[in-house]
Amino acid sequence: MEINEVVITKAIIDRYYEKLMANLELDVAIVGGGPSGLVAGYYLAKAGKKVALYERKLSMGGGVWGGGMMFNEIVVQEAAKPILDEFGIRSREYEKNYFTADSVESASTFCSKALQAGLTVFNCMSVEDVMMRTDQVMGLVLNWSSVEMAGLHIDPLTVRAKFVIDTTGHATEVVNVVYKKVPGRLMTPTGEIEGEKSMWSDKAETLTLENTKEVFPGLYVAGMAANATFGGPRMGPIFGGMLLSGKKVAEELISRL
Ligand code: 48F
Repeated sequence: MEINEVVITKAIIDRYYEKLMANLELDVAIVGGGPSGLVAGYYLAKAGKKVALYERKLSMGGGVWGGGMMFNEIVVQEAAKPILDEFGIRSREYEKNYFTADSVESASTFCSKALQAGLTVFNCMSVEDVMMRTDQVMGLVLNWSSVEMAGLHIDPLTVRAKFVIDTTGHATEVVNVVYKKVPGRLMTPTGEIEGEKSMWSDKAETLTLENTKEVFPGLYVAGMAANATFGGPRMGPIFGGMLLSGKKVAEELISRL
């Protein structure tokens, strides 16, 4: 049978439209497709929650792909190894408490397992603002990343969510937006963004988990964004804290939903 270009076009438009329309009202909206966001999305979807993830770039995986300084291996400590195992990512013990995994296998598997668990991903979209009611984040304001990159003057669209998770990494972009619009009201010690501190891997990994929490009503932080918001150090290419943080925020939201 002859292949018809217009049918191809219609199939893509119809299917994407279905996906968009089905995700205008969510239990959880996740911003950023790095390891913490993907792991959070996996556990939320697995628990049957309606969850979508928005990623500015073409591909999910954030800082995982490049390992450490483009040496494409990542390190995960023992506490987070069960998460690698659950995803089916192969790892090898290097020394007691240090496991390594191929960073390309890790990024691609986080991505594929999260989608297969039921997470919906919208790539090439940037979150530029939140929907807000008095003292409550209620959803996200979205635009195409290409619009953002070209600096075009085009209004965004909005989705509603019971909870938003900022997993945008070092830039902690959603928290930054909220902070600019309602300064001094974050649930941090000072009410401000405390700011990320210099490298201290051991402390950072513990603090990533402690700092994974609600930062403004309706808005949670996880992954590196948690430390950037609450003032923890960076940890470099050890990823256990990211994975455990994604799992922690998912469990907390599952219990609240
Ligand atoms: O930075 P990223 O991988 O976040 P993470 O899950 O993991 C951090 C580690 O990769 C590493 C580290 C641990 O050793 O420190 O850096 O905390 O992924 C963040 C993702 O969010 C996307 C960005 O493109 C990246 O893929 N992102 C950032 N801002 C936006 C966004 C935005 N406004 N809208 C959509 N996506």
